[in-house]
This record gives sequence, C-alpha cells and structure tokens, in this order.
Amino acid sequence: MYSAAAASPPRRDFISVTLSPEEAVGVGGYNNSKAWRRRSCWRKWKQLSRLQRSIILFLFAFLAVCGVVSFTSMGEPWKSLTNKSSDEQRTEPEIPALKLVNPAVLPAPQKADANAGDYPELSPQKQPKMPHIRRSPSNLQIKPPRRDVRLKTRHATSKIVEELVQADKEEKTEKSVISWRGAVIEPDQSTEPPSSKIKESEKPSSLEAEGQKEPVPINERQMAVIEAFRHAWKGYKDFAWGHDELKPLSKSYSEWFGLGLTLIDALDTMWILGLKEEFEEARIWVANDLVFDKNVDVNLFESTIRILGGLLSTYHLSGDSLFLEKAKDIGNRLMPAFKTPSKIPYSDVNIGRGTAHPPRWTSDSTVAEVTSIQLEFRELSRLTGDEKFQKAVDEVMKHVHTLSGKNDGLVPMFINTNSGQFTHLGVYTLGARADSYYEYLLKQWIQGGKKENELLEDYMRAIEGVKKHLLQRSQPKKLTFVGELAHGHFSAKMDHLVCFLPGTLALGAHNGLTADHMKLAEALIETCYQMYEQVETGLSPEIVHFNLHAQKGHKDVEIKPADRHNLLRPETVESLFYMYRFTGDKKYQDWGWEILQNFNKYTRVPTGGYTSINNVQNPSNPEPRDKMESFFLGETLKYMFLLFSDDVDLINLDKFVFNTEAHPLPIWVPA
Ligand code: DMJ
Repeated sequence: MYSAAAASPPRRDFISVTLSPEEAVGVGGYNNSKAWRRRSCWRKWKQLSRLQRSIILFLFAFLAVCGVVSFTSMGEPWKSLTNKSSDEQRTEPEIPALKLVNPAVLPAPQKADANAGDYPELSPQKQPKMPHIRRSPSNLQIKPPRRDVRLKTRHATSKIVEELVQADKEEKTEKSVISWRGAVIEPDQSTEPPSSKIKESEKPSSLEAEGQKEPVPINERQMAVIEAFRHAWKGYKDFAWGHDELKPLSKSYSEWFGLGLTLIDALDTMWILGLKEEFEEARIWVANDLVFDKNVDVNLFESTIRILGGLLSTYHLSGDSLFLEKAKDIGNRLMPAFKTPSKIPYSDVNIGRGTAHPPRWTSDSTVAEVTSIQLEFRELSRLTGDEKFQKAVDEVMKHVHTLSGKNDGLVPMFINTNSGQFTHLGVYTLGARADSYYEYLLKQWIQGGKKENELLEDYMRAIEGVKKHLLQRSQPKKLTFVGELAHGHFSAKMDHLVCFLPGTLALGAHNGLTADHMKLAEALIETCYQMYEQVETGLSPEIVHFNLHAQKGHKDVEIKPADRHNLLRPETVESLFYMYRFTGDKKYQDWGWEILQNFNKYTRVPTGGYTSINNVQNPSNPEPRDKMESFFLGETLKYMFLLFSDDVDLINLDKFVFNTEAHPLPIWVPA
C-alpha cells in the first residue's frame, strides 16, 4: 500500500494525508502509547514538505482566528439576553430602531419664544388654572396606562425583520447612500442635504423612560372600528393600491396628486389601531414606490396636512426614520410656494419642477390654507434643525396677525399673494376656507409650549367674535349653532366642517382657557350630533340651515338639495372624541357609535371600501358617489377608535396635538 511516509517526500503543492494500516496500528500490533503517538506524529510532520507544513499552519491559524471572532460576536447578544431580567425579555426586546426614535420633547426653536411677554394679561407662563372639567370625577374614570410605549413596541417584531432587510440593502448600496443620524438617505430622494443636525444635547428625553402601565384591552366598539378599517382597506388594496383614492363601486381609483394619498393618510391610523401587517405592507410601498420627484401640481395645504403631517406623525409613532426622510423630501419640495411678493404662499406647487403658482383664475390664496400648514412645517424644523420651514410659516402668521379687515378676530376667506391683504372683505364663516385658521391658532400655541402670545390673543379674540356675530339658537330645540355673516347679514347656514369647533374649544379649556369655552363646546357638539340625528339616514349633510323661527312640522335642521351629500367627513366624530376625553361622559361614545352604524348601513360597499353619498335624506337610495376620501381612514375611523377608548394615553392630549388631518404631532414642552 502506498504510504506518504514510505516514499521520499516529493514537493507538492497540495496536501495528501494518507494513513497506512501499519502506521495506524503500529507494526508490532496495536500500540497506543502516548510516546509512540507523539513520535509517529512528529515523524509525519517532518516528512511533509515545507510548503505543506506552512499551509497546515496557516489553516490552523485561520481557524483559530475565526473561532475567536465568532465567539465574541455570539457572546454579545447572549450576554445582553442573559443579563436582562425575564420580565424585560418579555416586554422590551432589544430593537435597534427604537433607539432612533426622536419623539416628543425637544426645546422649541428660539423663534417660538420671540413674542413671549407681549400680552401679559394672556400670558400662559404661570401654570394656568385648569377648568373644573379637567379633573372632574368623571374624568377619573379614564385610567391612564402608558400607551405611547405600547404603540412603539406593538410593531417591534416585524420592525426587526424590516431593519434586517434594510441593513442588508444598505450594505449592498453602501457607496450610494449618505448616512445621517442613523437614517439612510438615498441621494435621489433628497432635494437638499440637511443643513444642520439636531445637537446631541437637544435630543428628546424618551417618553419610554416613564413607567409603563398595563395596556387597556381593546373593547367591542373599537373592534368594530378595526373591522370597518379592514373593510375599507381591503377595497383600497384590491382596487386602488398606491393611488390617491378608492372608487369602491367602479372598483377603480382616482388620482389627485398621484402620491398614494389614502395610503399615507392611513399610516398612523393603522399604527394606532394595531394593524401591524397592513402597516408593514404600506411601509414597504412608502420605501419603494413613494417618489416625490414628479412633474405634478399639488395643493400646498392638502399635501402638507395629509402627506407631510401623515409622514411626521408616523415617524413619531413608529420611530422609523424612513418616514422622516420622506417628510423632509416633501417639505423641501413644497418650499417654493413661499416665494411670493408678500410671502403669503401660493396655493399650488409643482413638486418636481420646484415652481409654484396661484390658481389660474386669481392671485388669491385661501386664508385657512395658508394658516393651517404651520404645525407641520414647524415640527419639520424642530426635527431637522433647519429653521427655514418654521421661518416661512411663522412669517405668515405674524403677517396675518397684523392685518386689517378682521371683524372682532374673525377673518375673511381670501388673502392676496401679491399685496398680502385680505380680499373679498365682509364675509365671515367658521366653515370652508376659514375653519382651520382658528383651529391652528390654538394648536400652534399648544405645540410651542403656550408661549406664543399673539396666537393665543388672536384665538381668544376670534372666539369672542364668534360669540358676538355668529352664534344663534335654532327652533324648536334651541340648538346653539355657528352661522355666517355676509356684509352685515346673518345667515343660519352651518357647514359640517364647523363641527371641528366644539373639539377645539374643549381642547383650549383643557389647556387652561376659560370654562365658558367648554360650555360652548358642550352646546355645539349637541348641535353637531343633531345634524345627524334629525336626518333620515342618521348621517349629516355637508351643509345645514337652521330654523330661526318655530314652524309646525319643521325640525331645527333644513337641508337644501345641493347640500344633501355626505363625504364621510370626520369633524363631528373628532369633537366627540375630545368631549369624551375631557368629560368622560359616555353619551358622546354612544353618539359616535350611532354614527358608525349609520356609516356601515348607508355607505359601506360590499366588495370593499366605503363611499360618499349624494343624498342623506333618502335611506332607500342614498345615491352612492363612488369615492372614498382619504380622510375617512386618516381621520374619521381614527377618531372613532380613539373615542371608544378609555385609555387617555392612547395619544395623550398633553403630549400630542392633532393636525387638522388627525395626525398627532408632539407638543414641544408637554404638560
Ligand atoms: C380634512 O382634509 C381636514 O380635516 C381639513 O381641515 C378639512 N377637511 C377635511 C375633512 O373634512
């Protein structure tokens, strides 16, 4: 038998290890003594060529290095796992993504403080006295578990998978990405590099540091909302995926901006409802398919409140930097709107070309539109450290603050982008084209830590203006409603849009403003509910006219044929949510429950989705319009879910402020 040991060692470039039986057992029979084995091995080693020996030595050295490396890398997670208490392991797995969370508490940018002290009589610097409702016994029924933390952890597992996939992607595209604060910016996604980073010292103190409480279980009514959401989402997914709006009857879609509006508007709703799978699927669409570099005209206001607002709030809830990167991108692309002679922004922006313009027929912008983009742009500045966003929108507010043409704090509906003056003077409404101006006065003040006194002053004055000029009572039920004023003539017309007001008033009262506001809120929410209750389908029309004089057989609410439609709007449900949060009165939940059931009865499309209807007065044929607005998922169902919850920490109103599209943004200095 050929033996490597017997032949003279040829020089070879490979290793041959052959054992002869003799060597294996020894010539003289089996000899397994240590000395014999050592000698035999040594002999074999000497018989190997130098090359063979070096290769073997190299292999041993290589294996040893590998062993050491893999032991240390496996050791770390093992160590951290074994170091944790078993409790921690159950509730808080190590999630790298959560370390990136940049949620609530950064100091407000300097700008926000600039006017502090201007109006000492309104100054909120001293801890405001809370109206009685805030700590009323009924409020105490709502027990506060730490839901914010749960919102983050609920999505943790699949987030890890996403992170891993992302990490893999990052590795592959190592050279083509810029890494900033742990986030990945693909060069073609960002219009500008971030001009400055948030300083280490400004990083938010984590909400998670506070004690975590037991989650409040989801109740039956919330389950019904989840079911409704899933049904709506099914329609969107099957027939309109990635498009702006679902057309549930024709099983197709409509485009407005071509930016997946419904999907973006619905992101944080899915997060809040705990719809993990749906959220992850939508996230992948955002990561792969949401592209803003498009030659398309978008409305500044609508894209700010729905897209920028939706992305920012989803970033805060999920801690996923993807959403912040997308928010920065769209924020930058909207900035050309502010390049006007007056700095009052144009209504439309081409986000691909970087050009902006007013509507074709006028150089006016809508007052509500230019004054309801502030929460979002200010937050974008806070997160990026880039002042330009906040500067642009603060300038608008400062300018509007000084303008003449107001009537006891009430503003006209239009403002000219050249002159910066109000136009179409003399018409005042809390409805379309003015509504969210009032809402954002209060909410910016809250967002900035209640320091910007001009905002508070304008808000307080405006509510006085509402009381003085627009409040009336209907017959026969004596419902308090908000009408309109046109050149000194009162009109008993009220848009459904005005039903945001009870919620806003209640929020103000909760934040220390006069208890009168809460009284008015209670009266107005009753009216908004009656706008549903007094109608045949139990759904409100777009506009009602109230009867000022009692007439036999007439209800308080009259509806004109042109106003009989219902677009699945959120305002009443939104206000019901605030009212329940602040009073704990279950009647508000019951009213919301009725509304949800009527949406299910008259607007639900069996194959998926919900539709706007043309005639709320005809239960046998409400005339479906074949369109599901993005705010049905972004706002209406979200507020329903929150209304039915007894968990005050499910979006805690002392920590978050909702933008006008129901996207929660952090209060900079929470109570
Ligand atoms: C939403 O886009 C916003 O709530 C806006 O402020 C008013 N209109 C719709 C909902 O009705």
